[in-house]
Amino acid sequence: GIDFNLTADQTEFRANVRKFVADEVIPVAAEYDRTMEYPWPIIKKAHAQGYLIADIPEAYGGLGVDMVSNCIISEEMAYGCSGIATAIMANDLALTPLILCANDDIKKRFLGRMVENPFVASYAVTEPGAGSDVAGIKTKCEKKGDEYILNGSKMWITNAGHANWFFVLARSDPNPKTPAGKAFTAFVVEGDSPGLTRGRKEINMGQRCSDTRGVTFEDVRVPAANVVGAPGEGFKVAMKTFDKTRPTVAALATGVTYRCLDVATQYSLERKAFGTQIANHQGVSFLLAEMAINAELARLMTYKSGAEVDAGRPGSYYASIAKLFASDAVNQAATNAVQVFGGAGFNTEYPAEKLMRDAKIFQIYEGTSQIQRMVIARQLLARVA
Ligand code: CO8
Ligand code: FAD
Repeated sequence: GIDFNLTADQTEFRANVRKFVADEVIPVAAEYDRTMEYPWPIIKKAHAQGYLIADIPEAYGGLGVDMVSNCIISEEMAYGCSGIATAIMANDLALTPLILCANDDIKKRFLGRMVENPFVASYAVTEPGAGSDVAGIKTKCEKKGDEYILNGSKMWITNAGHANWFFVLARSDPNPKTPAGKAFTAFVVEGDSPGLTRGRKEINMGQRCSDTRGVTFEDVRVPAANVVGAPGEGFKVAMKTFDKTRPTVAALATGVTYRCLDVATQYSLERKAFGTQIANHQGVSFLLAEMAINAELARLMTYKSGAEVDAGRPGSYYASIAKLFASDAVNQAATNAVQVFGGAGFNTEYPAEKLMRDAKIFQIYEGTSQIQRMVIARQLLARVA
């Protein structure tokens, strides 16, 4: 039959991450939001617990956890602060194409150093001129001997100011008629490569301690040994990655949704209006009920999409449904949390406004809500056609 319960291992794992978040993340989240500083001290502690390398197979020194457990890290961290959680999970996004598609040599060299050191990495696909339309990216690579020469620029790259290395997608076939599946090559590029320049930290609406920057490549020389997957197949490497990482983004959004529910519920039991706690007004309690419904559904769909990956069925369908639903849910929950707080919801001394600022990005990064609908519709129609 269907078992909706976590395993004993997953339950214990969640308790450990939850304690870490309560001790290390929640107390400092507001301050990191204010200063916008990169949360290095927390990243280092999270690395020591294995949370930055949880997804790396045990054979390469990681924890080798299942996808549901990876979603648990994501959800719990985001409950504490989705800016800090994004810094951690964007690292997982960079590791994933290597875990899925790189050869043993690259895995040993690049995953190995992530195990040994509290480093972070970046996944660099989006460009100033193309985000949703990945096949429209212009960064190009040319093979010369046993090297590739990389030229172009990337935009909105998470962790870019601190990345030890970058996963980079570049066009390898200049012929515009070549189909996307054959026209791009993926690389691991050393962060200290000559010709690689990191832009300034972008000041974003929310998740403000997460580090987002542009990166430019000017005649950057990358050894052919650093190609991830087969030359020409980079687009597919980038896409397969999303099938595995969108569940963790759904989990981030779910964590923030639960936080919205908890802070709003607590406030509704403290604040009084018309001689009673505001929770006793149906108009308020229904907002809470709505949040609870969406939080439960988002979690269910998120874990299902993770379980699909664990079952060896990594399709885009459930990953996109989970990512879409959880992203919309968190935006509704955050707006309602601000509403429950009234005037205090609009003020930086209270938690709701940060949650609302942090929520918006979920409908944009790792594929906008429109793109998720496109992926879902295509898969649906392909099944029927
Ligand atoms: N798996 C394997 N192959 C695939 C997949 C897949 N999932 N999807 C497509 N392909 C293959 C196709 O089969 C096709 O191959 P072939 O020609 O051999 O049949 C080829 O790739 C081309 O596919 P499409 O024709 O479907 O390609 P389109 O150009 O129509 O584009 C998308 C498809 C889905 C619209 C794609 O462009 C897309 O995903 N866009 C969204 C981009 C995106 O999500 N960017 C996110 C950047 S990363 C980010 O935002 C990080 C946020 C910060 C971190 C958050 C914390 C974790
Ligand atoms: P566009 O693609 O220009 O889209 C603009 C609008 O048009 C959107 O509403 C979009 O949904 C809509 N649209 C576009 N095409 C269609 C269509 N066919 N049908 C319907 N609507 C459509 N990228 C990385 O590679 N690595 C990262 O680490 C990373 N981190 C990020 C962190 C932050 C804080 C931000 C803001 C972005 C990050 N991104 C990253 C980029 C992110 O994935 C893109 O911003 C996103 O995919 C959208 O691309 P775009 O900004 O170019 O918008």
